Amino acid sequence: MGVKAGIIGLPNSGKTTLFNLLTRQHAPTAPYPFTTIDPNRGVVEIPDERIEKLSSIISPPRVVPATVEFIDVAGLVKGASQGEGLGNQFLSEVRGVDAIVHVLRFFNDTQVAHVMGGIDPARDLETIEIELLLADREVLDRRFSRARELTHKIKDTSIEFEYTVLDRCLKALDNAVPLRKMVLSDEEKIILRSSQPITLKPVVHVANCDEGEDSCRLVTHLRQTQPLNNVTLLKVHAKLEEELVELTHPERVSFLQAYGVEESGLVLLIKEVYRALGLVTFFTFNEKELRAWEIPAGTHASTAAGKIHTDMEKGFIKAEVVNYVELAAAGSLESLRREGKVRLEGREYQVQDGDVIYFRFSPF
Ligand SMILES: Nc1nc2c(ncn2[C@@H]2O[C@H](COP(=O)(O)OP(=O)(O)OP(=O)(O)O)[C@@H](O)[C@H]2O)c(=O)[nH]1
Ligand SMILES: [Mg+2]
Repeated sequence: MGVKAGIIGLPNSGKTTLFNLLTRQHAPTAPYPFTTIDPNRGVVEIPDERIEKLSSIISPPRVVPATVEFIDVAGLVKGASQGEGLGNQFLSEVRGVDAIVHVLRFFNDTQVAHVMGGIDPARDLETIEIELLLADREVLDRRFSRARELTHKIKDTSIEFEYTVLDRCLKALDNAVPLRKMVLSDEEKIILRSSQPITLKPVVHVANCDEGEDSCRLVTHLRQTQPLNNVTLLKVHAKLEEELVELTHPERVSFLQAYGVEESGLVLLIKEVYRALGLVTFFTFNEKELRAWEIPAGTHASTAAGKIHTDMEKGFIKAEVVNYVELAAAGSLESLRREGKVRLEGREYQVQDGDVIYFRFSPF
């Protein structure tokens, strides 16, 4: 199962336009709010030059890149956590994702209504953040009350721990601190897991800009201001890119450059989601396919093997590892073998980004 990213933001910020660009779908978009009601879903391949290079070295019959599933949900408005707009329906969808892509409207277009009156991305950002904080608050507060009651009735260290964790988190939320900014131990995160708090998820902010100078100025301004707190703000030109969908990649790049846009924001966005999730990629190949797999940084070799098949984890013997950089430089796996540069690693080995791995395991 690949990772999931939820696209959120105010109505008419361009979420579905962006979703269509990412997934090459044609979900309806319109200049009035709440065009999207049921979520749109689509799987996107993660662009990775390395898999292309490996493919030219290995020549596999099939290449399977790593993927991210994007989910475009209904617009969120002020009061959503209390059921305004499509409120709770929207929020339950967001709880299930691994990362959040928050689309902010920077483009000015009088034909496209703005639910908050006018272009002000800092205000929009804060509005949505507050709804997410309130939504988490509500969920955690219910658990907190239950835990508090129980601590009065029975003496149990695990309930006391839960009570303390929830208390700390609620205090942070009350101070408008999203949970992702807290320092939480693995044990504390486990306590929170079942509630799937939205503000704990990594977030990538997207500035949906037009080609005008105002958009650029606002991006620079917001990047420097407090609400963003050094979180990435990626610039995209959804409407402009939409007009270029039919073009080939080089044509698109030169067209964007004519508008003073350096690089397509879409590729950067997909990569940024991957990075925000703290994922690394390893590659496997056999006579059938070359495949990229995404795993959290720091994953052990045996757990990585389990991603391919549970039997591989259970019967794990060794991992034969070369890094992509060495393989690309050598030009063939055989020459690395001859030079004794294929490493044999045990189950505790932490898989590195770009490792090309062959797992040895004993089948049951
Ligand atoms: N001028 C301009 N219009 C845009 C841009 N991005 C999106 N739009 C238009 O804005 C309108 C709303 O876009 P959508 O993609 O439907 O917005 P949304 O955020 O999905 O809206 P809801 O589904 O209603 O929440 C459409 O008419 C788009 O064509 C942009 O960068 N510039
Ligand atoms: Mg939409």
